[in-house]
Amino acid sequence: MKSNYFETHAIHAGYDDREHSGSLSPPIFQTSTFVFPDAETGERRFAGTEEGYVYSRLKNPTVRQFEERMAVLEGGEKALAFASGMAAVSAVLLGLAKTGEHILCSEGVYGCTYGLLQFMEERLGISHSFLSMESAEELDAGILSNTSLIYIESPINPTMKLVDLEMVVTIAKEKGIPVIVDNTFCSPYLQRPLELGCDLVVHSATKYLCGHGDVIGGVAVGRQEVMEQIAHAAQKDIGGIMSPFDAWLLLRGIKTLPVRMDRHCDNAEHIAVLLKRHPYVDGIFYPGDPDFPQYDIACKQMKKSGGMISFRIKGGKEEAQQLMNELQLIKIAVSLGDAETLIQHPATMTHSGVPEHERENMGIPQNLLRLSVGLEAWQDIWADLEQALHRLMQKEDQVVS
Ligand code: 4LM
Repeated sequence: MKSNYFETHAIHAGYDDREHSGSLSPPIFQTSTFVFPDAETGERRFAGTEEGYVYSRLKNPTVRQFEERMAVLEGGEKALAFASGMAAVSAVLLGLAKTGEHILCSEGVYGCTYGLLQFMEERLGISHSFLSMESAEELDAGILSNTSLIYIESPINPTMKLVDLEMVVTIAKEKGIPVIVDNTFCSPYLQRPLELGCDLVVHSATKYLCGHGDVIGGVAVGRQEVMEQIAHAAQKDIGGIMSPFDAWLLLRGIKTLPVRMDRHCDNAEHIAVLLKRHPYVDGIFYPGDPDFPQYDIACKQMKKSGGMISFRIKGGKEEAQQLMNELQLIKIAVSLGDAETLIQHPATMTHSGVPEHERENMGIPQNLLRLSVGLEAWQDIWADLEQALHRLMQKEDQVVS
């Protein structure tokens, strides 16, 4: 299908109803295995000399449709789907890095990615280090002789710090080091790292891609050759693959990704302005804030500013938890990108596995909260935050007097 528009691809890419009895909605191939017409066909498919399905851990038509749609949306040659975002991240890192090599990471990654990097260092001898990647000079100095991969989250969970992807690509290309970007916080609607020269994109598909809080999934997109390597090394033999039903839910969710993202972004813009002004808020972290230190990078590489806002409140852990407990509409939950507005406390939730001193280095103090702005009327989201902040201020006043 020919189109120059993301919105059209989000609905049609990877699926042709004419191949499926005209069914508007794709069928779910809920099968573990595929029947060979004869023994010789089975032999040829195992040998890879004949195209065709064998077993759903290797390939499944519904999952393939999701992969094809994602490859088009990210502008890559091939996508691979996984059972979770962490299955995608681990398949990529385990599929590409070898013992003795080093992975250079952005300063701050999702807590379980941090855990995976620790595991790979302790158990497999694949080391890593974190770098703010704020300048070409700093990046150049941070690359070691055994650095074989650069791994970036941008925006970084939950500090919202950005990494200038074009700057990193320029240095990485000079040294022949592949750049992997976790694009979960943006989705391909807001940011397309492959078009900026990065080599591989990973996602927790659980988040904006799904959009409805009912799937755990992951996906990686890149060049055909690299993705084949990951498929053989990590997807087939480690086996954390996506189920056909989850692929179907994702195909459905992605159809509305552009309209959902537009609303998430619009709502977040309203909430960010109001949060920033509130006397009980001690700073917001949101790429769309003109005072955000990397606002220029956001304008350069993101279509809009996204639906995620982190903010510090006056006080510490106790006040942060009290604020969450005062909320009535907003749900206390990890994850992000759902229709419902969600709030979480990174220091005791998503990043609780990161040692305290590392957390502090990443910029995750006890008074930091992360808001995934949902699709409700922004006025209601704000009213809920405002009443909770007000209650907290009242409590403070009572303590003082
Ligand atoms: C959360 N995040 O932050 P699965 N990459 C990024 C993520 O934020 C996550 C994953 C990968 C959250 C989950 C509880 C940037 C997850 C891992 O959860 O394995 O699909 O994705 O709230």
